[in-house]
Amino acid sequence: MSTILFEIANNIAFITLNRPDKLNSFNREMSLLLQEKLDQCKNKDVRCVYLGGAGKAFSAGQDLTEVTDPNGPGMHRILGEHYNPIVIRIKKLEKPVIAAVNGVAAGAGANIALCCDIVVAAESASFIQAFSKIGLIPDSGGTHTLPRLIGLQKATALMMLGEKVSATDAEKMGMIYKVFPDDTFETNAKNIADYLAKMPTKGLAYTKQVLSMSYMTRFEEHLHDEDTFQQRAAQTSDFKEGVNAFLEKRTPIFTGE
Ligand code: T3D
Repeated sequence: MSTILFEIANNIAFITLNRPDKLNSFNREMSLLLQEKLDQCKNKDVRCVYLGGAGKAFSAGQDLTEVTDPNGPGMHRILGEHYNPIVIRIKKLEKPVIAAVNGVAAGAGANIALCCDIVVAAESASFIQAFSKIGLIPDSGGTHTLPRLIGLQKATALMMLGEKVSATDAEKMGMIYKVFPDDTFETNAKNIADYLAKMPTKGLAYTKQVLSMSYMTRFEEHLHDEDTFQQRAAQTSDFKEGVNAFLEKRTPIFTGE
């Protein structure tokens, strides 16, 4: 059985971390395969990506047995060849990526989820910055992402204490978008993906890019960036369709072009 399940349906790429007996912890094989599948999401048919975990966990982060394995990749390759290329791919992908956090998300598993564009979680899920407990620092972009989501004070405390945060608390502190009851979680998460996959894909991609640029730019420079991307959005056929549909009082049919 592959460590990553991949399926495209209704313009949504469903990517499932699939090592359920190891709480979907990342080994080299799964990390490289995830990169390969994220690359396949550049395909025009994909207009939204849905990232979830098989079984009871989303992901327990790095497979710690691999770290101690003398035949394993070695600590020095794990960030450079596994996690950094994964989070860069998610950030650069010109479509929305939803993390559907079905269960515990720990270490790199938490930070990969949090670097996605929209993070939803089942009520029984939780988030743990587990790194400090084994003497590591948070990685996979977590030290960049988390303070921006919840503020420096809370991020520092969670990263130093390694405390488990329930999905409900994660939603309250702005770490994630929404929590859904366990029994309707999958349906609700897939409904969001379905909705996004029918929206103006290029407009969403530009939104993602401009938001990401906002971390680096001064306000006036940023207004210029917004202008640049707005001109691009205005040239899409989805923009024309959106305006025409509004004026004609009908539901728009967006093609992603
Ligand atoms: O270069 C580098 O390595 C840097 C990269 C770092 C990236 C990282 O992600 S570092 C952080 C690594 N992750 C952790 O430290 C989390 C370790 N796991 C846990 O703290 C707990 O398992 C959880 C809180 C995630 C879940 O707890 P619980 O009680 O639901 O499950 P459990 O009983 O602890 O685990 C179930 C099984 O999964 C168990 O195996 P067993 O006893 O049934 O054979 C456990 O050992 C295994 N497991 C859980 N997490 C990992 C794991 N096996 C390997 N690696 C894991 N990360």
